[in-house]
Amino acid sequence: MVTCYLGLGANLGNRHSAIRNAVTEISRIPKTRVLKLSHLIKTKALGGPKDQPDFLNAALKIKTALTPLELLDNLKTIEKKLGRKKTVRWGPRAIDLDILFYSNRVVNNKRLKVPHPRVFERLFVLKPLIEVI
Ligand code: A4P
Ligand code: MG
Repeated sequence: MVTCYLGLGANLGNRHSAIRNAVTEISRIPKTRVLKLSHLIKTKALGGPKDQPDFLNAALKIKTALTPLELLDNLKTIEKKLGRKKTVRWGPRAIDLDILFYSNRVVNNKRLKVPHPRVFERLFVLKPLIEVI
């Protein structure tokens, strides 16, 4: 099992229940355990279309025996299940699940970049993250 940190974001519909439901679904991923959820913080949308609703952001510490790509596939399935629709880049979303760190591994392929490339420039990622480290 390795320790991973996930970033959670939602700015459509009931954002609280989107984050809560995502955590429940993540706890059901095979070979994976949820360790700690940060507070949920309200943040102004960065980038994307003007006038999108505020986000709720959170960070989650987990342990998993899945590979990085297996974990990504499971997160994408959960995003779909919770009503994520493909829209414009950085557009409003019911739920966004990002892998921030996967142990101390660096992954750089077409589908997955870890650490998440924008982790260090975003307070809405870093603030909840330091709570759960
Ligand atoms: N992908 C590559 N690396 C990763 C990773 N480490 N974790 C690929 C998850 N996915 C990763 O993502 C597009 C593709 O990135 C995935 O299919 C996966 O193969 P997406 O979630 O479908 O699209 P996206 O989120 O619109 O794009 P992106 O580039 O991931 O955006 P970001 O950087 O996640 O930014 N403002 C506030 N306040 N709060 C937010 O949470 N989020 C964004 C999205 C913009 N503004 C925000 C927030
Ligand atoms: Mg994303």
